[in-house]
Amino acid sequence: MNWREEYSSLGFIVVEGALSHDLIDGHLAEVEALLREYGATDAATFASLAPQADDRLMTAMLYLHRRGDSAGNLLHGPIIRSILRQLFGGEPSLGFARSAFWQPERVRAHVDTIFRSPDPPYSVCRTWCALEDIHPDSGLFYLVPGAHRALAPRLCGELLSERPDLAALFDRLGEEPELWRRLHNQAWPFVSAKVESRVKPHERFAPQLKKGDVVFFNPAIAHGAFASADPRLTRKMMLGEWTVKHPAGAEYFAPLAARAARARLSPARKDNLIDIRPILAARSETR
Ligand SMILES: O=C(O)CCC(=O)C(=O)O
Ligand SMILES: [Fe+2]
Repeated sequence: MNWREEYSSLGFIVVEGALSHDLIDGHLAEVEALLREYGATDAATFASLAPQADDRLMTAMLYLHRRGDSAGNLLHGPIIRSILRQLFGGEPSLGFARSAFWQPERVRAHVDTIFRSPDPPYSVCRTWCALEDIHPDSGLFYLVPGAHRALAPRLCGELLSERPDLAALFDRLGEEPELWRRLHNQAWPFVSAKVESRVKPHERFAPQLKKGDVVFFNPAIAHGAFASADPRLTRKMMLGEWTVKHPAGAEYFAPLAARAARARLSPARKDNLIDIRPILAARSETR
């Protein structure tokens, strides 16, 4: 199986040694300085940041990743770019990015989106980059292989039949792609409650990651993170979300950054949504 087939059937690939250790070290120094500015010096102080400070930190973090030399060079390095270019069949564009030093609480199994096609060409991809050798007790990131095909489309079907309000929004996406974010936010509690309950413990696969390794994953795959078993441990990682670059040069921004930047940037974002209704229809016919 080549890596594209693997990505297609499992929903993710792990690329070892994709990032330069020197660039990682430079980036870690920038992130550490930013965290310190916000008073986050360990897992406890990080977890107890007030929501507003946390929002501000995340926005500053995003700008550090868009502007910072080390982060820029890391994220836009040749291996990441080349893999994304091949997945997308076009130039990748960074939607959002953040780095974190700790994973104090577990992240329940979830999908980042059920509204994207699990099939090529991929409209969106996330990169989970290990910025140190990840300690097994530090709150491992896990994925559920194949769940982007087995689970996400089914949840989408359930959502559309159980929630007429959301189905109405879904139907408008073709003409108004910017509704995607609203649909995503409104659907989130419904979807995430279902995912955790349907994913069995033995289905959660946590790759052992070393500094510089990168997991590329389809955000429709079920994934999450275990809780850290030892609050003294760090889990240094950098996350990025990528979409294929839009010809008009429109930028894709996460809502957090969009809120902060609304005054300056026109929200002329066009999501490269793929209509997954034919896929759902084809699947239900074969069942
Ligand atoms: O912190 C983690 O490992 C979870 C990350 C996650 O949910 C994501 O990358 O979409
Ligand atoms: Fe996620």
